[in-house]
Amino acid sequence: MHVQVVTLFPEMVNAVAEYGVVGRAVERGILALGYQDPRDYTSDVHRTVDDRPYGGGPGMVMKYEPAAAALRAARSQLPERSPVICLSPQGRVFDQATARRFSELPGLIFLAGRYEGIDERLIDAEVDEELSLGDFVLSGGEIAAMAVIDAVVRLLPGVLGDENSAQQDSFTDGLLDHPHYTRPEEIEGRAVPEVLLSGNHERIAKWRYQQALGRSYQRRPDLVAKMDLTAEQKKLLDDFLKEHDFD
Ligand code: 9D3
Repeated sequence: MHVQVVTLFPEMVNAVAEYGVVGRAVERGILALGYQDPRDYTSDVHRTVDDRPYGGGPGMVMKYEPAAAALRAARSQLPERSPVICLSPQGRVFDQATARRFSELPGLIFLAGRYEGIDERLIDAEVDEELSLGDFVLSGGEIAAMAVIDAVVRLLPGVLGDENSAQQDSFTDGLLDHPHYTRPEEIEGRAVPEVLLSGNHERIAKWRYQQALGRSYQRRPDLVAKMDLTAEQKKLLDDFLKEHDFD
């Protein structure tokens, strides 16, 4: 997969390519990551990439022309039909289904905004999709672009081991994870749940599923509301809630 990021802070975004899963994907040649800086496409002495908003108000707006030129350069390096994704607070909220859809594409262009936003005409003319990470305020689109790149790249074939990809499938069933424990068996009076030491794999799997369901219900009721629970799942959840003093 080829990814280009249009950003005023290329070094910031490049950090995602230096570590962990994305770093490995680059090393293995599964991912090619490139950057285009609008500042490199200015022609005035000050290398101006922002200007005051028409209509007044606080802050600055990212100018059309340098960003458009950077986008054009990004396009020229990528296969046809590589969509332009703009990270902005006005976007639809990014999710795992979108990560999966992106992972099937040959190329992606991310446009990371700074200042109060980007001249809307650039979005009208060039952007295929606007995405947000959710309802909180970032200082720009770069960290959001890095999050999306991370979520997409780990889905590419050959990036994760087989072990992890199976685990990923089970995340996809839409619940939060069950809790995890490792040695030692007791830490300052806190014991590992007995069932995990039992060696009874059926009991363990059932307990873990119950934990996933119960924690999801308590912390993310929106996830459980979307599900159509079977009688057995309802019973598991009910027992969990009784054990955890939850109404
Ligand atoms: C405080 C500034 N806000 C005034 C109403 C508007 C605003 C402009 C630019 C808020 C944030 C930003 C920069 N944010 C992003 O570029 C961004 C973002 C985010 O802030 N939250 C969640 N997802 C994303 S994706 C890109």
